[in-house]
Amino acid sequence: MSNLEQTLSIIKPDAVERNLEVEIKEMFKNKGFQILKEKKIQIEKSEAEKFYKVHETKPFYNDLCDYLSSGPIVVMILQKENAVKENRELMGATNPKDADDGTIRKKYGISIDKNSVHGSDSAYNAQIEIQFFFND
Ligand code: IDP
Ligand code: MG
Repeated sequence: MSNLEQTLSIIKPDAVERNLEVEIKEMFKNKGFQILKEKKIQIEKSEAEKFYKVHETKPFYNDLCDYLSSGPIVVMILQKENAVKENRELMGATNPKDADDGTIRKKYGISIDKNSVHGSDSAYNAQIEIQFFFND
């Protein structure tokens, strides 16, 4: 059965800073993702804290929120069949060291914290995250 989904993708500050925006978008397009909406923004730390609230008890939460708000990011709504899972596969493991060949994090990730991209982890969270950034 068809399962056309949307998911939220973020090109994180480390990748925007290295001018990898075009290359990363090409990787999405080559895998058949449609970029429905996109914008380049910089968010406040308070917004990063809201976005990453699920991680608020983790030891890396404060650094993570500092980092996401440290420079410009590109937020995108991606659409494809099974977009959530397909995007997680294309991104690769959270730690670039563990990421498979051909994934974005393997190719461009620097470290577990500077891992170049974010992607929603479920269809439910995708809707929440899309609303968070594209609430018009
Ligand atoms: P994900 O981005 O692959 O979904 P999550 O577990 O949701 O990974 O963690 C969110 C983000 O928090 C990661 O992308 C990474 O930037 C950061 N992070 C996760 N685990 C660690 C850690 O152990 N140390 C530092 N940063 C981490
Ligand atoms: Mg996650």
